[in-house]
Amino acid sequence: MITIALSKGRIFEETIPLLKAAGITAPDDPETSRKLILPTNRADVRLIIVRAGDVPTYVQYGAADIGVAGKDVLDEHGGTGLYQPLDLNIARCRMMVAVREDFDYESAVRQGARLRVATKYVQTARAHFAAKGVHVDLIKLYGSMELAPLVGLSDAIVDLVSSGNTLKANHLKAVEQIADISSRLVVNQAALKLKRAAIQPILDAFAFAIKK
Ligand code: PRT
Ligand code: MG
Repeated sequence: MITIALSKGRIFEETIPLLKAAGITAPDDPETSRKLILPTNRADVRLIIVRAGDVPTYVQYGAADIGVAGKDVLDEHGGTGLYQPLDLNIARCRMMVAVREDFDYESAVRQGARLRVATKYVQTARAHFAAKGVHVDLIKLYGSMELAPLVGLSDAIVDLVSSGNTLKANHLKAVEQIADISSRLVVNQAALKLKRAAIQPILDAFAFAIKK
């Protein structure tokens, strides 16, 4: 049995065409079905639906053989036990530093002020500001980071931006790009050795179907 871990939403939607290229189709839609284990047209392949941030953990421990996870999530996880053969070029966005429209980020940084930064991406934020030599107090959040500077919880946020509409709607501006983000295929290292005959054709089909 090959188990593939996906999260609902954009990753599931954008992975479906890649699975199709590998001859794998799933009849259930995770948006409407409450099933967490979805059978596919292939008796030896199943999908499991997990939180986006949990995908690397399922694959690391071998509860899933393969997964699809954003680079944002993989950077936070650290990648232990994961083979990352492919950038799937899906669910693209940017990891950014953002502040209120009326906040003078440049002078705050120039003056060596200690910045309060709210984010779900604590490792990423810590590494970014350490490399710049900017002192920060990190505040861990689990969602809706855009709210933090509006109510005085933080000076800045580190968050993903795609269209920029969420920042605009909340009178925030992006002031720095930290990384380009896309989703990666991750494979359990032991599974790749033990189940290579079943896994390699899936990797090859995905590699062939990736949009440049
Ligand atoms: O929802 P849950 O808490 O379970 O986890 P999640 O929010 O991490 O999962 P999900 O499914 O929303 O995102 C899965 C992956 O998609 C992320 O790990 C990213 O790699 C990728 N991705 C691509 C994005 C975005 N684009 C994105 N725009 N993830 C989140 N966003 C959010 C962003 O955090 C911000 O709040 O969308 C908002 C900004 O969007 P714009 O278009 O207004 O700029
Ligand atoms: Mg989400």
